[in-house]
Amino acid sequence: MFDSLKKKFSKMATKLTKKVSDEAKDENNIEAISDEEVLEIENNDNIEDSIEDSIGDSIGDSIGDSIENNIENNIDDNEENKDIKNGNVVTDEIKNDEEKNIKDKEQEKDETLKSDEKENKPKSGGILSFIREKTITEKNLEDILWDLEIGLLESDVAIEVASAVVDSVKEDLVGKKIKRSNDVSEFTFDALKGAVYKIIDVSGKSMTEMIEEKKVKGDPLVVMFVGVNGTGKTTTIAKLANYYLKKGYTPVVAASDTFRAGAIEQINHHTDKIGIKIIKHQKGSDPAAVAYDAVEHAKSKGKELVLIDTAGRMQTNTNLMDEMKKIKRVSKPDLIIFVGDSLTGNDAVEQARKFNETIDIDGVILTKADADSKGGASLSIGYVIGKPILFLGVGQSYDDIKEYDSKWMLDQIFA
Ligand SMILES: Nc1nc2c(ncn2[C@@H]2O[C@H](COP(=O)(O)OP(=O)(O)OP(=O)(O)O)[C@@H](O)[C@H]2O)c(=O)[nH]1
Ligand SMILES: [Mg+2]
Repeated sequence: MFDSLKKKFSKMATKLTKKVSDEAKDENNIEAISDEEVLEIENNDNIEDSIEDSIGDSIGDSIGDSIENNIENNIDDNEENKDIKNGNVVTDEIKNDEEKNIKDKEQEKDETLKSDEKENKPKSGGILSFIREKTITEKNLEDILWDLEIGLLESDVAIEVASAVVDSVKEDLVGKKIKRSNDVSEFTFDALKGAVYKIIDVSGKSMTEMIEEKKVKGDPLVVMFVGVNGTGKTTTIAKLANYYLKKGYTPVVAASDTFRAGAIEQINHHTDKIGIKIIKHQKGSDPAAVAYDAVEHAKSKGKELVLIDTAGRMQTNTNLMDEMKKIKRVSKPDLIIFVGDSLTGNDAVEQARKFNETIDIDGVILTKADADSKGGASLSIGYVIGKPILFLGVGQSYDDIKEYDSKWMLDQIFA
């Protein structure tokens, strides 16, 4: 499921990491070096710094003056020492001073090394590290983000979604300071994951919560399913009837596809198998009247859920779109669900947009996710129309339905 998206994001994370790492190396004008080598260089730098600092600090005050004199004397002494050595005359006093000086510096070096080792030890991991910090710039990301956008479009991600992902990644990464190559891969991965989460986390109430809310008032939750031909509306209704029956609710189905030959028999076959009530009229009768009867039936029998099947229709067919509006007017559904075929990618998103404009849908169910290797529709549809995905169809049997969860979806793409 969603293999193409998974590969695109993983490839992108690797490419981005490599590019920024390479540029950091170039900027620092160094070869890639190991963690141990960095540790050594950093330690040596620290020792030099601390010696320089201690001398520098001392110079400003009165004690500093005497140290300064001492250093000068030391230098003079050393020069003298050299001269004397040349003349083979070495005084004990000079020898002792020199030895003490060296010992002091060695001790200082030892202590600094020990404390730095302690500080540096936990920083394990990464094969490569940089000596200086590198700040990620927009220029570093330009080509890669372009590749990302194209890659997403190839996976049938909607244009506005691809742009939103790219913008979010850019915003997240530009200005980030990195010191170690491990940082780059971590920042990159987090930025991509964060961008996708912002897209897919279109929140809304769950259907179960809505059933419960209506139940308190003694009313059924009325749900109408719409979409173009063959997307999986009837199968989804059968799956949901089975799902809620198992949860202890009593659903009733309205056979409101009175248009297509065999549609009533098809849904009737499912309701018989599942063992629930179906309200049906003759083929060619008014679908709105069937839906109305089903709602009345549920109210009178205290059933909690009405599932209205409707005929598939192209979003461009004005007559059938008007008929759909009539079913809505008469049955007053609490929830209108657009059922889209995830395999149709951007088409599914466009259909959802049109159905939403015509009838104001409340949520989406995407079917055939089990066969969808691209994942573009699942990523895009909720964001584009601003309505949540409620379920995903993941196969052809009754149990093949999954309540949508954005964290689960994120794991599918980034696991
Ligand atoms: N693999 C897979 N197939 C599915 C899924 N949902 C539906 N199908 C198949 O899609 C085909 C069409 O399903 P229907 O439920 O008849 O579609 P529909 O939207 O009611 O079709 P119309 O009433 O003609 O508009 C059937 O063969 C289903 O088995 C799914 O989640 N996964
Ligand atoms: Mg159908």
